[in-house]
Amino acid sequence: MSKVAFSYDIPFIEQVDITPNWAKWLGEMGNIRELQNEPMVACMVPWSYKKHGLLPWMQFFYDWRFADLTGDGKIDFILSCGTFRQIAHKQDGTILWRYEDPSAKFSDVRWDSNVPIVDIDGDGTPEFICARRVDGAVHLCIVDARAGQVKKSVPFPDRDGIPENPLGGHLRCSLTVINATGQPQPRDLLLCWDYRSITLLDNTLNVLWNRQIAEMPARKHRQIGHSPHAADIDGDGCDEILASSCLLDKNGEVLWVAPDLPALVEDGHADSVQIAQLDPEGRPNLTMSTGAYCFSAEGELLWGRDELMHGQAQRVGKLRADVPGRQRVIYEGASRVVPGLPDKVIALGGGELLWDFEVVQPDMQEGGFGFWLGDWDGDGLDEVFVNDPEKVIVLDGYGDVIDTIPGHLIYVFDLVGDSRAEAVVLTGIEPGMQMQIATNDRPNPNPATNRVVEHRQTTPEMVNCTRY
Ligand SMILES: [Ca+2]
Ligand SMILES: [Ca+2]
Ligand SMILES: [Ca+2]
Ligand SMILES: [Ca+2]
Repeated sequence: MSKVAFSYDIPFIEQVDITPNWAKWLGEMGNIRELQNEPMVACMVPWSYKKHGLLPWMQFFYDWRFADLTGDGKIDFILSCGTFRQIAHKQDGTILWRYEDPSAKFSDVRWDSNVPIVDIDGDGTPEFICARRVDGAVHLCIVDARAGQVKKSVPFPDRDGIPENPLGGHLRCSLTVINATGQPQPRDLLLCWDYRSITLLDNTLNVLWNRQIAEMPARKHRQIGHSPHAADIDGDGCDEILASSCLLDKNGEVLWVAPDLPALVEDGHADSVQIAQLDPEGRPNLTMSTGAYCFSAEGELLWGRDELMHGQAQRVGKLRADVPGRQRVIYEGASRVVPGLPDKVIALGGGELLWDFEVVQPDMQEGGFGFWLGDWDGDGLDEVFVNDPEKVIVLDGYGDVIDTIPGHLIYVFDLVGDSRAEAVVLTGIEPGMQMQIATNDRPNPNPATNRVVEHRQTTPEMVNCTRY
């Protein structure tokens, strides 16, 4: 059982100009075909809720980022709707600041995954790193996260290189805080957009390097995925970067490219990747959702599942005490490849299948958006949280359903109360929508986790939280 600890009204976006190929793609899903025939305005297709009704995939209009904004030991959040709207809320629901730009477009930037809140300049207060229009042009901005004002901005990096028809029909980005330059704390920014370009910036927004990953060394699989992941593999104090199937060093030079394995060639790309410490005693592994492939730190293939059709997302955690090291859970989005096929959550211990669980992918919350691990019951082990069309399903380390939570899952973090995780859910994406923080209503018998946490801090997982 769960109870709602906090509830927030979220303003519904009723009107968005979308690019023609995005409108075509959405229209092909069936229920909004008339959008394909809508006359274009300034080369864009105007969608309005009143005229067309609900769109599929509207979750991409909204992002929430959690952090202690005010320094009082409570985790607040910023609602981010691209360059169009940003609203900072204290945990109690008080609005700290609100930024709205009616001239901004959804197509300016779609934060496909990360958009961080972090103390980027080390002055003890957090900044929100985001995109806004400055004098009419899209800029990458460092915004005072307590007050909402821009502290520094630069024209959006590499924007001149944007192709005429980006893959998603708009600029899909992620922004990850990494430590490529060997600072005491991670403060470099890795900007990745539209499956093709990554740029490293320092904490004052100077561009250190840019790489066009789509033109990397010859291989059959060409595209990169949603969000790179960085960690120090060789122990020199500077992060290496796993960008899809390419491992880069701190200077952006290619150290390794994954071989053309069957699932990578079939799927074309690796959506969700992680440099993961699976064996606490060993070196980190290079892992990816595609084919559930797992490589050694030296790049040798250890195991994988060639038969997977579309590994959409991957999470790494400790699911079972009786299985060595940490386990991986893959969201296999087979329905994206063959409509009608069930999706699956697949739990792996090393190369062994622990269990799998069929799920129906809800239209508004695809697996990459609502698939997380966290300790729901307080026993110190992670549960798997995944959406079905009507509710959130909570699975234990054996794949058994131990709870359900009303709503649509968007994040899992430990936000309030004891050291158990909470589920952040949406009641829906429609007028009157609310974001809620749902907490476990059962008693917590575990003394290791049932202590009330008085002073919370923004965690690295919150800073670099990603859908993929
Ligand atoms: Ca700061
Ligand atoms: Ca290193
Ligand atoms: Ca647990
Ligand atoms: Ca908690």
